[in-house]
Amino acid sequence: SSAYKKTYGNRVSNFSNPTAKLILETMERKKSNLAVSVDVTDANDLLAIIEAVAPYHSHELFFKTHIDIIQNFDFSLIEKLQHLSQKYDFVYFEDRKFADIGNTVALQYSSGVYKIASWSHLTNAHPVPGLSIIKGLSSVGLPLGRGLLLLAEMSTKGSLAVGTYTEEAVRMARQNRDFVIGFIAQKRMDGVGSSEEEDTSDEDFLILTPGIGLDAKGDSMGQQYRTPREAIFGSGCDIIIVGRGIYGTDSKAVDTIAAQAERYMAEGWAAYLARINN
Ligand code: 5BU
Repeated sequence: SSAYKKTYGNRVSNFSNPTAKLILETMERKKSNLAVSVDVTDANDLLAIIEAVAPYHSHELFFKTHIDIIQNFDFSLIEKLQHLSQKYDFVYFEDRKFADIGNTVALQYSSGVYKIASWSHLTNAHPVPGLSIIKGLSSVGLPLGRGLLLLAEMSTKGSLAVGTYTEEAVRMARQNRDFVIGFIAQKRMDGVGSSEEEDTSDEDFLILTPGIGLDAKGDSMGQQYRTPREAIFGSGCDIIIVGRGIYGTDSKAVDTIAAQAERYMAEGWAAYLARINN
């Protein structure tokens, strides 16, 4: 597709959604396509990892959270997170993976302990309930300028999100371009599942891809890793999501985390430059 060869900056006008525009503009400005996934259970560790990575190089585009795994959560954490995102100019992606009926997901997104819509620029949902899930989430997120990704594919061994399921996810997104800005997927989705009469040649979706690792092939629970180059250059994904590859499993040394982030950032950006200049 044409979006595959375009610069991130030149794709801003392909989107009406303000979060999509913000993401692409931030990528162009920071020269980064790296999302850091921080899956730690202590609020202080979460803040420490962001502080370890963000100030040194300022290249990180996203921090991806699972806010419901934090044991010592209270809303002051959100205020601290918001302060950091303003200070270091990055975007939050709460990896909530909503999966219920429209009415329920609207409540889960706006309310409860976490009030995700109030702070997270981007979130995601399983397409399994059908269009009603987009209706529910967009009723909350669209007025706030938020964006949504659908889970078109997953990185795990034996994932059921394949074939016609993936194609249906893309069709759902195509009908809701104002709010659905792309996918969690393993490859580009432009034109996927479109009929012959439809012209999808200029279609553009953001592809965020998890399952990225330079030193491991997977973990003991079904995760599968590939390199930034395979994802960005080989498969046309736009943003790499890296968790344990950056913050490790035990060492929380600030300079180790910062150095690993720099390494993934450099690999991801080099793969993007190779792609647009190829
Ligand atoms: P890792 O430490 O780089 O393996 O973490 C990957 C993160 O991405 C983790 O937060 C997962 O919940 C998330 N993830 C994933 O790994 N694979 C998927 O298909 C989806 C999300 Br969707």
